[in-house]
Amino acid sequence: MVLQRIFRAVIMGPPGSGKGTVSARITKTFGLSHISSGDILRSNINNKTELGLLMKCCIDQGQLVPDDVMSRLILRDLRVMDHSSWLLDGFPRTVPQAEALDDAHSVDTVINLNVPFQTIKQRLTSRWTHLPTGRVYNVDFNPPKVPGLDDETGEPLVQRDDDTPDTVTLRLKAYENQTEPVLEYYRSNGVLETFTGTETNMIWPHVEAFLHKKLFSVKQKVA
Ligand code: G5P
Ligand code: MG
Repeated sequence: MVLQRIFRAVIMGPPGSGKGTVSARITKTFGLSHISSGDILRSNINNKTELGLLMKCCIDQGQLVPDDVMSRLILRDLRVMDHSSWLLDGFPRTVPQAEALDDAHSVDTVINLNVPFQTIKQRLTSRWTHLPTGRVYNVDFNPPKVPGLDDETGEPLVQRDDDTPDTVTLRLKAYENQTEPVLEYYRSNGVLETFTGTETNMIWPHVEAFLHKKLFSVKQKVA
């Protein structure tokens, strides 16, 4: 689908709720550019940049990276995408980050994946990731064609250091304390759209239909 105007979206949800999985479907279907804060951080860690080395310990302990570091990193990337439609995954994650984003860009819609914590815990311990692209697999849900290898590049898959049961518990706590208030922030701005369920394949058709409608009504307004 070719978009007729710039469209900016955020996808939110607890760790393991399927943000990366749904984002891949949104970018494929609607052509938005996907920016994942977690993928950017992991690429910095993998490339042993100064930022990556500093932030690795925060991430491995299930804590959030400081707001000023994160906002600077993402807003710098967004500056070079001035004429693009994008989908932000994992940012903003605190109210100060949401305010920093609002100061620079307006957000058309926020997709919130509301998946129960119990479902999430089982998923994350069986997740395998292709670090260079952020493509995710799951032993039960979407296994790679060849175990341990990325479908497109044949490169090795890894398990994330923060996907251990104890760290997942800490990440869920951080989500409750620091990220849930962002949902309220966007609800009061009138842009929050929540999708509830335990399976991505059940949630996705609703997200897809919502975005079709949203993009169609945007086009109508422009015409
Ligand atoms: P991330 O990288 O943003 P999280 O914790 O928000 O990490 P995560 O873990 O990447 O989110 P997700 O993207 O929501 O999860 O979920 P996913 O990868 O698509 O799906 C999870 C697994 O479930 C996969 O294996 C998938 O195949 C499988 N799956 C999907 N759907 C189904 C289904 O229906 N059924 C089954 N059985 N399986 C399914 O952030 C990481 C860290 O970076 C820092 C923080 O330290 C954070 O903890 N960070 C930030 N810090 C501060 N501010 C920010 N803005 C930050 N952003 C990142
Ligand atoms: Mg993710």
